[in-house]
Amino acid sequence: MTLAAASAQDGRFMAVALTMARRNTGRTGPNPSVGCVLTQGEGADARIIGRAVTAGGGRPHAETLAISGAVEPVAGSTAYVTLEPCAHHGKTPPCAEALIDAQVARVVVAIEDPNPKVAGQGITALKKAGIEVSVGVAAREARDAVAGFLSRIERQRPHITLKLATSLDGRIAAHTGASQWITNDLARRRAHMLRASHDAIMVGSSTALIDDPLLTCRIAGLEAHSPIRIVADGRLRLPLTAKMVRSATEIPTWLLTLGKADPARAQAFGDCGLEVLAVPEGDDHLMNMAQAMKMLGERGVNTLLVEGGAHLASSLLQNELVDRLVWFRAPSIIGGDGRGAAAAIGVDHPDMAPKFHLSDVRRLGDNMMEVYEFEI
Ligand code: AOF
Ligand code: ZN
Repeated sequence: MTLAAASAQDGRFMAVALTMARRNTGRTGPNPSVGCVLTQGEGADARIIGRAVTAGGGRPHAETLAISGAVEPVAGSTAYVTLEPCAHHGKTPPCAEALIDAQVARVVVAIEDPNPKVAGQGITALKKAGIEVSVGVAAREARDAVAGFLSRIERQRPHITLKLATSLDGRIAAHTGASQWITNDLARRRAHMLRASHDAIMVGSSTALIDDPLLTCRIAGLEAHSPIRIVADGRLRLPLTAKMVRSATEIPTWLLTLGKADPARAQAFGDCGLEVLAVPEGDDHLMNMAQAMKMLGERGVNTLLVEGGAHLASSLLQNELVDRLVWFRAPSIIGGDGRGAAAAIGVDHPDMAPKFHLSDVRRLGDNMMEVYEFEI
């Protein structure tokens, strides 16, 4: 096989491993969802003999599942992994050791694992055992697939996606507060799917008060993948009768609040099964959102989906805490007396506005879904 053909083949098998990895995004936290593909044969004879993704809940890891489920002998095979195989003894022995024991001949790794417990040691162990290792195949796509895990390890905070559903002119509600529904059914279902692929979902207290949402994933078959629910509620305004409070014993629900919030009220939420997390106060006497995100990172949240409202959106934008925007837009115009997607962020000149670049556009019937990444 020529070098070019070999590297094209590596790219194709790694693409399959990445597809596997994406299957469990949002379901393995705090572990990343990793994909592993095992192949035998070269060139036209190359075939997949095993494939797996990190199991829901984070264990077992992808490599051990791919090895145990392989349909042909694994000795002499090539393993494609979207993240460096681990080298540490956790609840299971390290994956690097499992690959060595299975006598894999070659390991193709998309990216190194930045977890200090691994950080190159998996690759070193494989090489020491005489296994050929190639690193960097489809690295950009692999970084994207585990963006949340990388963010938590490298920046000590989750990867944050802000979801907005607006009219063409960026309004999330009419001046009366009425907002149901601006976007169409397809867009709303897509938004539910977004919930299933995140570890946690957050709303501000006004949204929680006005909409009284459940914040669960209500797509048939995905109900069990509802993320942790978080309400940013500095003054504990959420009523104890809210749907989220009443269902907190079934679905993990956290309240972020200011340290000085009424302890008796915090206790009442605790009694209902919610976890109340005290966030330090910022200069503006509101919760310091950078600190709040750090706390979520410490609790293992890799990916956070923020669903509004306007004040939470603006405070995250002001603090450069929005990594991705998913914007659902309906073909209607609510006008200037409607409520804007973000409250004031104090931009005096367009040059100062937070900037994003477009990474995806989809038509959902007559609605649009636009995805933007933060411009660093
Ligand atoms: C792999 N394959 O499928 C995943 C890996 O707590 P543990 O023992 O399960 O280890 C968690 C760490 O393992 C996690 O922080 C990350 O570094 C790595 N994830 N490694 O070899 C996998 N999910
Ligand atoms: Zn592992």
